[in-house]
Amino acid sequence: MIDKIKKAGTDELNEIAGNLRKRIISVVSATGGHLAPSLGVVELTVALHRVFDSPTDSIVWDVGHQAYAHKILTGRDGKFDTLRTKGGVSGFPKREESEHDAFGVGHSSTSISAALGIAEAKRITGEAGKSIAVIGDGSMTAGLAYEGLNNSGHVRNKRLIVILNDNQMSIDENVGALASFMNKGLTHPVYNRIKRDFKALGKIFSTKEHDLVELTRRAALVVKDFFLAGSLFEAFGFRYIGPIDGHDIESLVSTLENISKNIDADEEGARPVLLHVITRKGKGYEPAEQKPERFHGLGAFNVEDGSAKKSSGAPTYTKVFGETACDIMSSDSRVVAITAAMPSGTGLDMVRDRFPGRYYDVGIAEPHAAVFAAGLASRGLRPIVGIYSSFLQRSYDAIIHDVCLQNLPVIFAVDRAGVVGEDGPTHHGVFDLSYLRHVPNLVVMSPKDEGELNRMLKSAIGYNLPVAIRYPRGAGLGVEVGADVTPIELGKAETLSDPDDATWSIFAIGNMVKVASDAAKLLADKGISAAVINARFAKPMDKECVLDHAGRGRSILTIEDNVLAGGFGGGVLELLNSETLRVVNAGFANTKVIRCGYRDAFVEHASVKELHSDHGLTAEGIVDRIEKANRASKKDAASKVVGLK
Ligand SMILES: Cc1ncc(C[n+]2csc(CCOP(=O)(O)OP(=O)(O)O)c2C)c(N)n1
Repeated sequence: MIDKIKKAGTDELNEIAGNLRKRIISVVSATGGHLAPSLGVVELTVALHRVFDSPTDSIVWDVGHQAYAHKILTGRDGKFDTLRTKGGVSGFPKREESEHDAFGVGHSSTSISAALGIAEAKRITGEAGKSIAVIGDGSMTAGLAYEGLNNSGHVRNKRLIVILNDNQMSIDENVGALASFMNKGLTHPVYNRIKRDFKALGKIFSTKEHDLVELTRRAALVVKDFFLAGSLFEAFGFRYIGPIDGHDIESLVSTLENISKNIDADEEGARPVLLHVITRKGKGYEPAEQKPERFHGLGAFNVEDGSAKKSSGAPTYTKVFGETACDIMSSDSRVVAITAAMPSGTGLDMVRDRFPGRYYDVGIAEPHAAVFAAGLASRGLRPIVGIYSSFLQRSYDAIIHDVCLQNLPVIFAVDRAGVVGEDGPTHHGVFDLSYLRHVPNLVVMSPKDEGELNRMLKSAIGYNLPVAIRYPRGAGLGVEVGADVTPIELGKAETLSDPDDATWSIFAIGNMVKVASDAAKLLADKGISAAVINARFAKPMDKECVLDHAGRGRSILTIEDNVLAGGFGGGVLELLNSETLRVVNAGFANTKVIRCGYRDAFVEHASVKELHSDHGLTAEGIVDRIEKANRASKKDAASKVVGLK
């Protein structure tokens, strides 16, 4: 396909772009995925591959949710129908998948830093090739992007090209002072009036040889952007070019060729280049152009009208969180809500619509969201930060240094905790129990269903402490929400069943409580009696409850949708270990503990159901582990008896 692109004329390039668009729409309608971002950069992708030679030239996509055309063009067309399915093509650039995926990604705003690193590595090692970062205007709201720009302007590697893909959208509408600064240029009334007047004059005086309309258009753009967006990037030490129409293949190709030639010319005092490209999110598919936020990332849909293929069942945890936050805010004026560019993803769009004065979308700025919340809390407010587990990783230092060290009552509502499915390892929220459980002062809890989420959020306000509540992606269990609103006692687990003859106690947290209850039923059918405990808290752990079950000679199985290292089960082990050392002969030393969770490896993409099943996080998985352990104990006991004889 690339060979064809290298030789094609403009018409043929446009035809290739059209075909790519059709292929993307057709596959994503079946597999789900990031449609609108990928449709927006089809022409840009074709132009990049026309002008540059991947993999010698490294194309670094920011976020990577727009790289479908790139994947199809670089040898993955044959497998593209497997997009985001188990063992199939990843939804994001991945170095193991192709040498054309210069840098792995899924989280935003890394491209400039990574591309600069690649450009510098090429300089030092003498490796050929340029380094091209493609970053959206939404991703330019993150501090990390400016760290990259700042350093790039200092390093001045001329082989670095940053392409700003400006569609004025993040997932939802882009926000922030920078977004309005750049937007101002495109919509400024005086600028637009001048442009209109000149265009009218141009029409009168144009001849066949001299297209004054076109000339004026170009001149006006140059003038405007030199003084607006351009000045910002020039200040960072870049040569600013643009903006150009990101759907006009011809001008994309000629501009990129010029940039490339200039780099090769090895001119004195060269600088990295920033090319500003204007695109339309969802371009070429009417429903996506009309509703780019819905088509940003979505499940399977009908191509004819864009309607969803699957109708949703029980309300999602996200929806229950949004409604509960509104509920709390209607009676407590201290409560404010913060999202880092994910109003609809987190359910905080409901707060935005009902309480605009107490709602903040801070852009893709998770560390800022946490520190900003800490500042609000330091003056008596009660911020709720709605955030995805994998993006909260960016706030780790702020959680420790700004929130917990000062013991400020910020509530983190940690959505998409546990595996998220098709988006894969960059998006799985499988580390939060581990990276939160060890932070002093922080309460870490997880509800067994959406009703308990409602109750936990309300209880958290009363704790007056930093709190993280983690809950999974997708639908709840369909339980009644708000049926029980009595505050949950801090650090208190809930015993769901505790038969006298139980030989096992299953301690489950969050979405794994239902799995544990189902397992107990299967075990009972096999004559194995097990207690089920909804742990609720990873921290503070219900010490009394754990020690009570261990003290009664039960074996313990812990289960969590999190990595084993440092997770909830690790906390149970730590507790038993310290009590064994503290209370000599307490008997805990002999307590058998099995932990279910993710091993020390990144979890690949597949459906949530497949991943839970592959990792034994199912009722059958628990039964299997317990049966194996029982068989091993029997064998052990038998060998001891043989040994005695
Ligand atoms: C650190 C981080 N926070 C949040 C997200 C979720 N996210 C994915 S794409 C996106 C918007 C990106 O906007 P932009 O860069 O303009 O690209 P577009 O989708 O408009 O093409 C967001 C917020 C993310 N991927 N990484």
